Amino acid sequence: MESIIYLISHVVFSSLRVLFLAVEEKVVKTDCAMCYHSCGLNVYVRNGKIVKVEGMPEHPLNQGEICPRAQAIPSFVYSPDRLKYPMERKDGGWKRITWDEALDKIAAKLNEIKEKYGPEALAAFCGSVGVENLELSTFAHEFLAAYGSPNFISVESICFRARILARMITFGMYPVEEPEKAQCVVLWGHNPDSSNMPLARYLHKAADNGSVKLIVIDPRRIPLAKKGLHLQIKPGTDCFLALAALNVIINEGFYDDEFVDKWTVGFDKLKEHVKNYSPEKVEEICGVPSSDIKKFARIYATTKPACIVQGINTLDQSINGIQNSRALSILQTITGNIQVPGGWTRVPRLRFGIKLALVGKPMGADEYPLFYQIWGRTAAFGQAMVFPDLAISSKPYPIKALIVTGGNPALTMPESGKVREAIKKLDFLVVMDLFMSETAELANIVLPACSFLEKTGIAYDYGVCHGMPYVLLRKKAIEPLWECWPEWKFWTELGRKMGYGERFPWKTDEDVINYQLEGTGITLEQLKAEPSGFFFTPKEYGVKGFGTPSGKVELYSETLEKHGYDPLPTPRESPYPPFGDTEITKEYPLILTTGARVLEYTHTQMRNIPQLRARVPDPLAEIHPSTASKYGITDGETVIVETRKGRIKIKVKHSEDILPDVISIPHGWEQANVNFLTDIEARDPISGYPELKALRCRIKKIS
Ligand SMILES: Nc1nc2c(c(=O)[nH]1)N[C@H]1C(S)=C(S)[C@@H](COP(=O)(O)OP(=O)(O)OC[C@H]3O[C@@H](n4cnc5c(=O)[nH]c(N)nc54)[C@H](O)[C@@H]3O)O[C@H]1N2
Ligand SMILES: Nc1nc2c(c(=O)[nH]1)N[C@H]1C(S)=C(S)[C@@H](COP(=O)(O)OP(=O)(O)OC[C@H]3O[C@@H](n4cnc5c(=O)[nH]c(N)nc54)[C@H](O)[C@@H]3O)O[C@H]1N2
Ligand code: SF4
Ligand SMILES: [Mo]
Repeated sequence: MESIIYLISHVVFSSLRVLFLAVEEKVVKTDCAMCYHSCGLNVYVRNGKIVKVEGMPEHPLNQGEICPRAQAIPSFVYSPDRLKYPMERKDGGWKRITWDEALDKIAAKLNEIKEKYGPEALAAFCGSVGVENLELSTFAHEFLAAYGSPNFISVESICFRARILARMITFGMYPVEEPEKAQCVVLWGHNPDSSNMPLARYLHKAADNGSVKLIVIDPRRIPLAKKGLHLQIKPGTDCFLALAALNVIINEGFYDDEFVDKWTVGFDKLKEHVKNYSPEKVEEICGVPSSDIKKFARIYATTKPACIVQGINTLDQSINGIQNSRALSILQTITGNIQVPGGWTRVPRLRFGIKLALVGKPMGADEYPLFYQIWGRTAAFGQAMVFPDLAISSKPYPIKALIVTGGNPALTMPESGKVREAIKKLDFLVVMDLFMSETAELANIVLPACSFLEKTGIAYDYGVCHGMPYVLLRKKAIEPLWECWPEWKFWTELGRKMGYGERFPWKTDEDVINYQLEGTGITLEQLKAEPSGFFFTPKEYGVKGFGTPSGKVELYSETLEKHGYDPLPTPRESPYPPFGDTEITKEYPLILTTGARVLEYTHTQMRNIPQLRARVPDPLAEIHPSTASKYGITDGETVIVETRKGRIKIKVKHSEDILPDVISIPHGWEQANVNFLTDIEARDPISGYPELKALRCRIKKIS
């Protein structure tokens, strides 16, 4: 009996041991690429499969916390909707092809187009994922340079680069906000609870324990507005408000005269200019009581240090984009909040070895010369807003092929009607994506991309968005799924097929990283040795000078003047005026603001992830109950929203938190695509950025 028991237990024990040994578990320390914040992650992998994702406690940004999108990573990576192999459009449907066939077909078509129309007839577009993954934009540039086309266009024609440009014009450098060390934080068109989880986390704590004074400038009473002074501004009137605040600060002598004397040019002209913008006059335009404008200006100017956190895009995606950003830069400057802890500071950055496609002028360079180039430094970015006209008219030259990686422009670029018409006019569209996006659906060839956990790379730049000189290796957690490839491999193999082999020597992820790290002083070995990442240099405060032509902060900008733009922030009249009594305001009585972020989704992504969709099942247009009652519209009712450009059907959500007569519609939903309502021609004359935050619309009941 005993021996039988022994035998059984031996067998059970040994099989358990075999089972146990077969289970291979590891924790991969990496970052989250579900949006550009790049929060630190611990990814749990069992037997080559991601089983769980947690925040990395030691990461300086998110300190262990993650948002619902990161929690959904396993469902995202293993989604049944993933593109699994290359496909070609055939007879109205999709036909599976091999990578080799796909590359042969693309190479043949690109050769044909080059021969017939010249190399500039090919453009490459990188979307949000495309610019936030160094690899994607690096290789698009590499390929275009080899092919001979200057036409690199990206989401930066609509996102982030305009604020960089405005600060470059003003400071000759790009200083970054440092709200964590500020005593006063002004959230200007930015709702961290939806779009910036790490900052929301910090600000709620700081506001609750009284260590920061909060001021919120937003047409919606966002969660943090309830913890500070809220200026419920009418969309599109920010430049006026900033000028009124400057008026108060200068009139009441709250500016830092020592800093102004030593480090700025144009103060006298500014002083004269802001006389036209008294709080009383601006109250009529912005809808913010003059007493609140004064209160804001006084708190902001007298609490040190103070930090305006400028909405990532709210102020840029405006007819007055560059001037808005300039006005905020000037506020930070004259209050002495530049190059001090808790203000705006230049952050040392790693210059990764990207070779830009410098093979002539890209599209839009003549219309938006500063966007393309400032003080001889070539950005090598085309302005994507000119793409639809160029593709439709073929003037001054035709665009016949487009390769899209990490973006979904059919849904995210303004005026989707026109963008889709332009895409349909192309002879050839290739889209590399994880999913069959709305843009991929229009393609001739779709290519399956690896997710960020299936390859090794470098985490997105913590300097430019968070002011942290920090670097982290984005590590491969699992092998590429199905037939998915990293982008570098696609561009490299295509380059080889087209006879550019010498320019495409890379064979592995690590070769690519070594190439990108060239000249940074950082090595792959160092990155591997510090799996949680590290600060590569300390931050430096104090002023040594500014890189502008005058060597000072240019309150009055001669660069702008020389190019025929307003040298001082001056709001221009919009084709969609947010105030006043004109034909269009009568015809379209409501102000439409678009693209307020939703925590569960990044742009057009993740609607197909069940646990996220369950949290936010539908696109919702937010309006005040008093506005809704004017039209007899109940909470949850589906209505028609109409602009001069188009109409969509969308469900209404009543909210006491939004300014009356304003309607806020998120972007990224195909079933209620707000970009059918936007206008790609309504642009900031300096950056070319479209107006997305203050349009005119009307709503109708569905009868
Ligand atoms: N969850 C999530 N996070 C994201 C993204 C995402 O898609 N999803 N996208 C990322 C990207 S690429 C970007 S660019 C950023 C965008 O980040 P931001 O541009 O900062 O967008 P939000 O944080 O949504 O804040 C916009 C706020 O501006 C207000 N607003 C609207 N019109 C006006 C106006 O005319 N004036 C003022 N003062 N306020 C106005 C809105 O009510 C809203 O509360 O978010 C990033 N983070
Ligand atoms: N009306 C209005 N429109 C807006 C805005 C607004 O506020 N209002 N905001 C604008 C802003 S700020 C931005 S940044 C843009 C964003 O615009 P886009 O960048 O065009 O939008 P995304 O949905 O982020 O597109 C990313 C695509 O990349 C795919 N993808 C994900 N990971 C990978 C990968 O590793 N490799 C590849 N090849 N593909 C991958 C996704 O599936 C998705 O299809 O939208 C803009 N559009
Ligand atoms: S905010 Fe969320 S989605 Fe964005 S990087 Fe952090 S955890 Fe990922
Ligand atoms: Mo963006």
